[in-house]
Amino acid sequence: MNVHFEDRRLLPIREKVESGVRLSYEDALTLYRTNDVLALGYMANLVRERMHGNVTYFNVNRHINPTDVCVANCRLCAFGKQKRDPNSYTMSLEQVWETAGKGWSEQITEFHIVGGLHPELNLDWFCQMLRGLKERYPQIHLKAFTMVEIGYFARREKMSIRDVLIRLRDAGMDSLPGGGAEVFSERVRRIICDHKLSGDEWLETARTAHELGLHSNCTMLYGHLENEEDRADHLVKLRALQDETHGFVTFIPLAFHPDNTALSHIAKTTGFDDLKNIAVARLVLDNIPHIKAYWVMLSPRIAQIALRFGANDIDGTVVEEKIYHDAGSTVSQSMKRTELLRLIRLAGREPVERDTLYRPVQRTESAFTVLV
Ligand code: V47
Repeated sequence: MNVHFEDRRLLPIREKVESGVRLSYEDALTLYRTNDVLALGYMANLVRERMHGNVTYFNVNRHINPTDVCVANCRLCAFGKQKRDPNSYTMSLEQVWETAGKGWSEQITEFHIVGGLHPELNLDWFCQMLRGLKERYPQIHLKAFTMVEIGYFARREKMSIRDVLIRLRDAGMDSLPGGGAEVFSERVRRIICDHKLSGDEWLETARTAHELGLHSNCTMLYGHLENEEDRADHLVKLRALQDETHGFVTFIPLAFHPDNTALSHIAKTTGFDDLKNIAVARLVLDNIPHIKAYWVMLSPRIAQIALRFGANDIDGTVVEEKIYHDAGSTVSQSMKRTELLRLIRLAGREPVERDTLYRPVQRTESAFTVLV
């Protein structure tokens, strides 16, 4: 294709991309440093279409956040609260099960469950929560707990990560979401999330989950104190782990939302940087199947454009969202299935509803089936 590359530094990378050669750490740096966003988009779209054709995935899911009480007190976060904060909340088990059933416009195929590190809720409580959800909603996939929560349960219960994961898996956890990775750079973590597990511990927890046969997603939080080296390093580390385990399903770049956080002086990310992060991820993470443009975080407008910049997934209906809304997001908390279809179709893409593990879901008037 005759695309003009304004930034000549990208030409050797273009050759690699066109012939399917893996990009290096230095290539990732060059990609992050360029302003030639159309060249980035061309290359990322080429890879995206090679892997997924015209298909764009979405799902019908519901987020559940059982508590916002959190002992970690990360500067990046506006969601976590101290237990004594009158604005904090903790659901009872009955409330979690009841919330799961609220606001269904259509049959949901996934519950996305994450929460704060609550000092008084033990592993047994979370196992009961999972078992209760499975009893009530047996067909729904439980994508639950970030690597950070897993690490906290292990520390709290004085158990190994492996044993915690086994207990949760046996209680009904089907896979894990990608949150809490932030950026692996210890220099940055010391400032934005100093009480959280280290980057190496995050990766080790993911490795253990994958070894147990559990799939997970992965993320990178950008647009705060990280530099291009930190971003490139983060992607290359995820890619190296994926070479070993093949357990990551989807990568989601997460734009930092500063409002109501201890880092509220930091400017919000721009649409330019958001698209760049999607495209670079698609180009560097050659072994992670899916790149998600999470519409809650990007806004539906940028997420739609991202479908032409390397993303092949737009996430789902969500229903109720707290983490980004506590940090100043002004987009809606939920999106109807019909609206997701419209956004995807108007980007010239073919929408495919998926379950958490990307099996197509076929709907009829009254029911749905997962096509295996
Ligand atoms: O773990 C917290 C991040 C994550 C802020 O796996 C913040 O399919 C920006 O991981 N500004 C939660 N980011 C979201 C997440 C996610 C979302 C959608 C789909 C999936 C998936 C995962 O959001 C947290 C943290 O890394 N976060 N505070 C903030 N102020």
